[in-house]
Amino acid sequence: MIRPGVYEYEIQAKMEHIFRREGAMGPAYPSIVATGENACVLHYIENNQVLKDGDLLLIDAGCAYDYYNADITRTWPVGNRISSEQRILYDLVLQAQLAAIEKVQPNLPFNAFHDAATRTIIVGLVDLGLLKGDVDTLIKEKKHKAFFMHGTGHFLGLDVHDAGLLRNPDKTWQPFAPGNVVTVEPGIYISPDYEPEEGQPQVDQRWRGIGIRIEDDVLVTETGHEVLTAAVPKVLNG
Ligand SMILES: [Mn+2]
Repeated sequence: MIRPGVYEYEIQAKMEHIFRREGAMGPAYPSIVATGENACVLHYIENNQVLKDGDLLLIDAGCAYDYYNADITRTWPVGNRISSEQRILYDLVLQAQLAAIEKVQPNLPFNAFHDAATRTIIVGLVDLGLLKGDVDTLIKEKKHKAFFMHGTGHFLGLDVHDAGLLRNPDKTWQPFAPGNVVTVEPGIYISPDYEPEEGQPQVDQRWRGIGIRIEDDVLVTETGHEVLTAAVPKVLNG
C-alpha cells in the first residue's frame, strides 16, 4: 500500500484490520503513520496526509495480544526513489540500532544500549558535517539531542512503557536480566525549522524534513538476546 496518493489513515486502517483479523485485541497505542516531515513530530497521530513520491513513511505501531503489547517502527521510501540524504541517514539510524541491540545482554547496565546508539549517531553526524566538535565532548554535552531527542528504549510487556527499575538508589544503573523485554528505537529527525545551537553548523535544505526511526522488541536471554521482531525487514534494497 505504500505508494504515492495513498492516505496515512488508509494504511493505519489496513494495519489495524489485520491486527483484529489475526486475533489481537487491537492497537497497543495510537498508531503513528507519518509521511514526509510529519515523521519529525514524535507522537504524530493525525494520520490525515497523503503519501508523496520521494518522501519517507514512518510507521510506529503494534498490537495488543493476550494483554501483551508490541511496539515496532519501520521507515520506508514512498515510490521508487530515495534521495542520497535519506539513504545516508537511514543507514546511520540502522547502524546505531544494531550497535544498541548488541548491548542488550544480561548483566550489562541499562544505559549501555543508549550510549552505543548515541555514540554511533554523533560520530555519523560529525562525519556528515551536521554536528561539529570533538566526539567525546559532544557525547558528554548530549548534543545528539538536536536530532535524536528521545531515549533509545523502554521496557515492554503488559504496558507499552512497562514498569521496571532502571536505577538503584545510589544512581548506578540496573543491569539487564533474562526475561526483560525492551524496545530498541534510535532515530534521527531533522525538522524543517531546525535552528542550530550556538557554535553548531547550519543545515542545508536537502537534509530537512527527514525523520527516521527503526524499532525492534528485544528479549534478554540467559546468554544474550533475541530480536522478537526480526521477521519485519529493515535493510534497504539496492
Ligand atoms: Mn517504543
